[in-house]
Amino acid sequence: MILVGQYDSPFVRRVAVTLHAYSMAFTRNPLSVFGDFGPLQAINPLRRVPALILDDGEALIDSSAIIDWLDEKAGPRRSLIPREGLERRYILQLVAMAHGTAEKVVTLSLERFLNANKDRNKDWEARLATQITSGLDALEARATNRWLFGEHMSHADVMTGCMIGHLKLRVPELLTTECHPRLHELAARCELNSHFVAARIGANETMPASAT
Ligand SMILES: N[C@@H](CCC(=O)N[C@@H](CS)C(=O)NCC(=O)O)C(=O)O
Repeated sequence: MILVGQYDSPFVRRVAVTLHAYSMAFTRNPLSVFGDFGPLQAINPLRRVPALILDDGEALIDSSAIIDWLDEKAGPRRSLIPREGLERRYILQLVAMAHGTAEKVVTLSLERFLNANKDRNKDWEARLATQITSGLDALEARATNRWLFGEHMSHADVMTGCMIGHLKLRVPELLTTECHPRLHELAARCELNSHFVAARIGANETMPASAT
C-alpha cells in the first residue's frame, strides 16, 4: 500500500498512525497538495490528500473512509474502535470534533499563508479562531482519563493528537497550557507513542513557498 501525502496534514498523519497501530506495511508518496497539484489528479480527482493506493491499484480517499477500511482489515481485536455500541458512537463523535477542529486549523493557516501580503479578513480569521477554541474546549472537557476513552488509545486520541500536532505547527498561540492543560498532556502522550513517532512530521514537510 502507498500512502499519499505529507505528515504536516493531520488527516494524512492519522492514517499513517493507524496503519502503524495495525502493523500494516506501507510506503509513502509524500506529494504536496500545492507543489504536486498536477500529479495528484491521477490519484484523486479532487487533488486532495490523504489517498491510500491499495496493492491492486485502487485509490481510497478521505481519512475517515480509509480508516473505515483499515478497521475492517484489522478486525475487532486490533481495531481502535468497537464495532458497535455506545462507545463506538462516543468515539466517532469525538473524532468528528477533533477532525472538524483540524479542518478549521487548516483553513485558518491557509488564510494567513495565502494572504500574507494582502489585506486579510480579520472577521473571518476571528470566526475560525473561535471555532478552533470551542473545539479545543469541548475536547478538553472530555480528556479526563489517560486516553479519551480510558486505558486504550482509540481513533479519538489519534485524530486529536494529529490535530494538536498540526495546530502547534501552524497556529500554536491557540493552545495554551492554562486553558487546555489536559489536551497538552494528551498530545504529549500521543507524540511519545511509537505509532506517532513512526509518523513524525519531517522537516521537509512544510508549507511551500507559494500556492502554485
Ligand atoms: N475530510 C478530508 C480532509 C482532507 C483535507 O482537507 N486535506 C487537505 C490537506 S490537510 C487537502 O488535501 N487540501 C487541498 C485541497 O483541499 O485543495 C479527510 O479527512 O481526509
